[in-house]
Amino acid sequence: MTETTLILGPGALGRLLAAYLAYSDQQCTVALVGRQASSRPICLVTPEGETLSRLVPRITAEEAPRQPALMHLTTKAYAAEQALTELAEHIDPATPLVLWQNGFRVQEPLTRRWQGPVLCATTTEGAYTQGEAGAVHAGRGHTFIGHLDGAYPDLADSIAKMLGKAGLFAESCTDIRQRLWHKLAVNAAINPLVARYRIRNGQLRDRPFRLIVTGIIDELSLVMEAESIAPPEQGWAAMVWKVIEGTANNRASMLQDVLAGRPTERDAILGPLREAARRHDIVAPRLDALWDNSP
Ligand code: KPL
Repeated sequence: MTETTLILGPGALGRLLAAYLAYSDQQCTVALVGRQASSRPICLVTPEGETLSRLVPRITAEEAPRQPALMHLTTKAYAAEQALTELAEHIDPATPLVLWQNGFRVQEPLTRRWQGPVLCATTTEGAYTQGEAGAVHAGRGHTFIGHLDGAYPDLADSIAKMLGKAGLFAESCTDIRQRLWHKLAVNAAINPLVARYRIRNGQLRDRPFRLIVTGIIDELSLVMEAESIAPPEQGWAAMVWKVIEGTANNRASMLQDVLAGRPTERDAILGPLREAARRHDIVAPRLDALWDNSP
């Protein structure tokens, strides 16, 4: 019997997953769930410049199969709760769910609320949308998948394998909470600044931004320490600068949102950090300034 994997959220990441997963497994069909149904194939440009046309059913929540094998939630953080609530009316609440959101806003509440197993993913795959049904896979990255409390290791492993079979580097892990906070630190140091000044990530290496980023990293390290989030092996600063170097030519997701006139993930990225600072009585003027000046 063929099983269906649903991907909820037809943005860049949703299209990317759909295009890769759709042709990788005969036993599994993939459907992309969004506000509008469409029969147009997804057009994916690979990092090697190849253009692939993938026939993936694009359906609405009402058309979703009642018992999918798995569901990937790939909406922006601010849209996740609402999208899941709408789809939940149509599908089995025991369906395993993978959350792909940036930041650390929805992971905890959705993990506790959803009846079935919930895993979180953090990825460095770079992608952006092109036209109504296209996506450009701008840079290959790495994905980690796991449960916030380390539960369901076999499920995390099988989903990572499924992604690997489809051509994406993925690994299961038991420390996804820490990995999400590390990514949060990277996003907080890069996204609000580049979105405000409309610059590419690499420009943060230059004056006057270099010093601002350094100050933000100092504040982030204090908050992380107070939250008992272990630093990355190479330290916070080296981690952030390595990502800036590696994505120098990118327009960060928050800048893409600003340029497209969409809401940004300011709250999902800066909100949890500022709340943690307040919880631990840490004065964080740089994080506050990012918040005040973020689009
Ligand atoms: O994750 C990213 C994003 O754009 O959201 C970074 C790492 C900043 C790369 O652009």
